[in-house]
Amino acid sequence: MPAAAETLASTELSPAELAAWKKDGFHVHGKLFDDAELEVLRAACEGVIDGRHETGSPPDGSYWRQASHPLAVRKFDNAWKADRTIEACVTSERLGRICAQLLGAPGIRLWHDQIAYKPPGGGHVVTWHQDWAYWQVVAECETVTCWIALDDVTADQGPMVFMAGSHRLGLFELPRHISGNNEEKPDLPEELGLREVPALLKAGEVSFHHGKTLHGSGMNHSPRWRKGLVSHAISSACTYRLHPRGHPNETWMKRCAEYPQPGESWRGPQFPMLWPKP
Ligand SMILES: O=C(O)CCC(=O)C(=O)O
Repeated sequence: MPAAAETLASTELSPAELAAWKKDGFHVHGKLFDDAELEVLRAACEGVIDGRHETGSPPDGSYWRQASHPLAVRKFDNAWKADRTIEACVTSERLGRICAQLLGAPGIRLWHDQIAYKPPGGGHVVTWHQDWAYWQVVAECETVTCWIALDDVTADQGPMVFMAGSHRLGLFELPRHISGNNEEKPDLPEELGLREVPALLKAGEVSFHHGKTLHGSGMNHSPRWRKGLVSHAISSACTYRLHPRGHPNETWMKRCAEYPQPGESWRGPQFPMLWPKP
């Protein structure tokens, strides 16, 4: 995907940005995808939501169907397998280079992507959670989620909200329902004074959060769709461990010719490199 470099933010992070990441567990970056790229990305995501698969393959995980609740978030995992434009975006070197600096990692792989389209007029909440709690088969919490705004995201649209500093508190229980009541929030001591920070993004901007950062999103009260595309990324040094929670990637990767055994680093075509490019 060629970039119009003059309109895009640098992928070099400053010492102040890295210090804020360490303290807060999230980072909001300037525009990394230009308007022409965003237009084709929106069309690609809408195609997948409507069941059109440019490559002939469906996404690995479809959590939304025509019969689902009309206000449910349209969620699809590994949509990159269905569409090459989505693939180029979620495996973009721009994202990978930023993740590598945030984690101090030798390289960055895709764990999985996710389309996250929240309908207007009351689109559902996403309950407070930590991403790594769902990914216990990744032995090390060397993970970053990149949330790409395909349109402007405003306060009335149910933007993602981060609990600044929560990544330093350890791992909490999983919420009972990932989409439900956003007040289902772990008990956090008042004296910690943790701030809730909404990620209000312009189209093409990207928020990055750590695998243990508590986050969620409220209802979309606006008349506009809230359009997000997510690249969940891991350090190339992360290893596979067996865990009772398991993860669908364990099934999906076994459709490929190459995949890791427990104890090995994640590898194979299920987990493409973002940075450095092979
Ligand atoms: O899109 C949302 O509202 C939530 C997304 C999320 O939880 C994530 O990307 O980790």
